[in-house]
Amino acid sequence: MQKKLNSFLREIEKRNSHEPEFMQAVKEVAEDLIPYIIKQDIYHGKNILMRMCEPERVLMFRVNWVDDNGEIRVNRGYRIEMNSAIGPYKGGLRFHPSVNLSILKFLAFEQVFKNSLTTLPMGGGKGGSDFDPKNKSDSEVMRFCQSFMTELFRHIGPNTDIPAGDIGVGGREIGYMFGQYKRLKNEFTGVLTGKGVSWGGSLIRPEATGYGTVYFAEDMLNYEGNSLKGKTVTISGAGNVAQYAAEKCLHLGAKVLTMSDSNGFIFDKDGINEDKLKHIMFLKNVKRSRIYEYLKKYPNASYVKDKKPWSIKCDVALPCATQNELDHFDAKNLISNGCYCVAEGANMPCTIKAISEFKQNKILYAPGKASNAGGVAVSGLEMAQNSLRYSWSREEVDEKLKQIMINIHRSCLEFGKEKDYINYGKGANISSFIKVADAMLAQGVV
Ligand code: NDP
Ligand code: 2IT
Repeated sequence: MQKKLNSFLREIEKRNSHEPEFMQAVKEVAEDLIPYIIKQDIYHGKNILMRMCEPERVLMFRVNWVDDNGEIRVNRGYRIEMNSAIGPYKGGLRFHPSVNLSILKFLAFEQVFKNSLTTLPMGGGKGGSDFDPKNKSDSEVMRFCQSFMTELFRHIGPNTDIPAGDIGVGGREIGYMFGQYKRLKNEFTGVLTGKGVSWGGSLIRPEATGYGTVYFAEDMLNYEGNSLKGKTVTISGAGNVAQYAAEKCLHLGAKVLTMSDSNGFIFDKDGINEDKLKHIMFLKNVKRSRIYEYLKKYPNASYVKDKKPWSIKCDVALPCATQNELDHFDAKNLISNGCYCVAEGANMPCTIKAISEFKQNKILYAPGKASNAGGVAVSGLEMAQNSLRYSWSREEVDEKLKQIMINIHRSCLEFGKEKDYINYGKGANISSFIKVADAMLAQGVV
């Protein structure tokens, strides 16, 4: 078994050298799947996981645009079309200076499994650019988005590949890209999700990832006869996912102690209540400023520069910023401070060593592909509404989201139950794999 796993990982490493994030995501999945596949006659000997590790198509393109000073800027655009066995490619676009092939391939790979877990018919993809929207004017962001879409539009479509938001891509960027797509194709279609509600978007889509993450944490706690009510929660990030994770924690009676951005974190021992959260939303979404400005209005809170919030004592931790933001020292710290539940709002925020700390200490741990799947699930519901030319109410979408998270929890239990521990990671990997692998086998070697 170990030999098979090692030789598989060596082969992947050979083909994808210099792609550490992609290797990390594959390793995490392969450690659960290779032992499973070996025991299943229908999958064994079909090279199925190797096929899943190779993107169906990788697009890379130049994005030129002109800044407000008249300077010509050059960025790189990408779209990874990873797997279309169970539906059209679906997944977000990330605009961040750190974006490279390794990061987008890890995200696209994770997306395939995540989308399968939602039970909706969506394949996996991811894309983006090394463009940094920070400190750019609205017109600069618009010109960049238009230029990006001028190349991307020929590769995507409502039945082919449907991008959405991720880090650095929110409602503003989706709007500019949608406008350019519509103009180039002369078609009003559901080619992107995360659209504004007056032009084809779904209610609850902005909230969905954060809400879904908290619904999943609540499902894990409920299963143990516990709940979020009265619990203390640390959250990292202050963007789309973190904001709505915080909001849902408050709805469920928990106390939110921290939020962060790439410069540091705020710790409010009195709790970030609804008014304080509204202020954070104003600072981040309207002023587009830094989290430390929170202290100007709430001086009783503290700000810790260049650090992550994992040193703060809590019951539940929700990493909602970015990959590898929680390492095994952080994991040890959380555990020794009494934390017993970690649900990933971000994609791959915990390192492999951090995850094994959680497992060894039997901490409830939900991998992002399960706990943050609510975002893409509601994107799937947005696609369904666009096809129906209809829109569902807030309550209807929220109810469907809750049910989808319950179903994902159930799938994790089905394949993740161990003697005295629920291995949510293993459960998520195996149940999502089965659906994609069966579809690939049925469709032949293509
Ligand atoms: P946003 O751009 O809205 O917010 C990102 C937040 O994370 C910001 O507070 C940002 O701080 C912080 N952050 C980003 N990069 C870093 C970094 N390198 N170090 C420290 N902090 C960082 O993005 P989202 O909230 O949409 O995404 C957050 C995570 O959730 C990502 O991992 C994303 O892939 C994942 N996700 C998002 C979904 C969605 O629907 N949006 C769905 C599922 C997962 P700063 O402003 O300083 O950069
Ligand atoms: O990582 C993710 O699931 C997302 N960024 C959301 C993707 C989507 O298509 O809504």
